[in-house]
Amino acid sequence: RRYALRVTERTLVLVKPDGVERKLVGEVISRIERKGLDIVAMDLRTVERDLAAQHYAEHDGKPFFSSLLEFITSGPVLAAVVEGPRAIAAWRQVAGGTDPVEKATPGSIRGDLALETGSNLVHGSDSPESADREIKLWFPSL
Ligand code: RTP
Ligand code: MG
Repeated sequence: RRYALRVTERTLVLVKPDGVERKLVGEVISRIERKGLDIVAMDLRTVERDLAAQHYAEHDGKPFFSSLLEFITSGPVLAAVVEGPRAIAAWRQVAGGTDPVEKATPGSIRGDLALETGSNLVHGSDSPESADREIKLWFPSL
């Protein structure tokens, strides 16, 4: 029916190399679960430069683009597809703002556990369009 709005969303979550290195994978999974979101798929992998560049294509040409690719390919990341009502905004709230000090609030992952914008522990898709694109990129079989 037309009025049956689909509120269930999927989002792509990454635990970036700094989070894996610091052994915060369990902490991040715990926060996904405590928020009430469902984990649909999960994979620990090293990111090829090509995937990194496609993932962050919107930032191509910006001054921090090359260091961003350098960072995200520097070690294994945990990639997950996370699902739930308003999952995209819900996960961005749990993750916290991009700058862990100026934007992320206490209680968020970045606000509690990160210090620098360039190593802010986690990723979350920023819109339904980004989520669709990123999930196809990271989990083509889903
Ligand atoms: P992400 O995509 O990684 O989840 O982070 P985000 O949405 O919060 O931030 P976004 O604007 O998409 O930027 C992607 C990543 O690039 C780095 N960045 N550095 N120096 C800077 O001004 C700057 N701006 C962004 C951050 O590591 C950010 O997470
Ligand atoms: Mg982003």
